[in-house]
Amino acid sequence: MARFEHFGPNPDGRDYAVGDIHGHFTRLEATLDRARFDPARDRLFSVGDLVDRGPESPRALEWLEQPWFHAVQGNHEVLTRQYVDGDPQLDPHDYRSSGGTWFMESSPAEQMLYADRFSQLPIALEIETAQGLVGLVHAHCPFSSWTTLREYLTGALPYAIELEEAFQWSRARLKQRDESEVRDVRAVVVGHTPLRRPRRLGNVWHIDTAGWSEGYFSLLELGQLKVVPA
Ligand SMILES: [Mn+2]
Repeated sequence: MARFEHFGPNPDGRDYAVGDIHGHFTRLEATLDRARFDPARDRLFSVGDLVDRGPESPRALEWLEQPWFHAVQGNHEVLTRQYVDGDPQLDPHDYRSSGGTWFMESSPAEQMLYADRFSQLPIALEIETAQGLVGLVHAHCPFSSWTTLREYLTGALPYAIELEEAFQWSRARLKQRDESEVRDVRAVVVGHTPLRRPRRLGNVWHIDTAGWSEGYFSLLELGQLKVVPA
């Protein structure tokens, strides 16, 4: 399975990114309708965390079958794998309190299906736009250059265990208010940390505005880097 995915440009439609969904596909559909999202021409890229917390986690599989929907792997997708594998690092109480009850109560066959599908999701992806390359990763780009991230995830650099958690768990940029640019990429889009409104630090866009909770779903249009709704 590829840990990195590349998408060519979409000359006929628009490309959007959306933050963490966490089992709220009906709410997301309403946001897409308001934005006049056209599945025949437009594409939607998710920063991951499709499941847990909301009532519609099982729908993640049906969304991943849509040709216009693409996602990277969030830490909640990793939790399904850890649970199925009986990973001692995963505390079942923690998993339950972070929304994993629906998964723990699914049949073993269903659990396998979800974990296998989510394991196929890339850690990061990139999209060509007319204005330049845009990258997506769930939480954090642990490199100062997107080229280095691509090289790492395609196996051109040695595996480093400490980097693996950073992609899906790190909040370092927000905590340090780090405004540095990630080189070789126009913008990097991440989720993982719920915010009241989208926040750009350097060229990194944090777009989880908690549509799965008390907030709303922000769509970032990747050509103009404009947020919908503004
Ligand atoms: Mn997350």
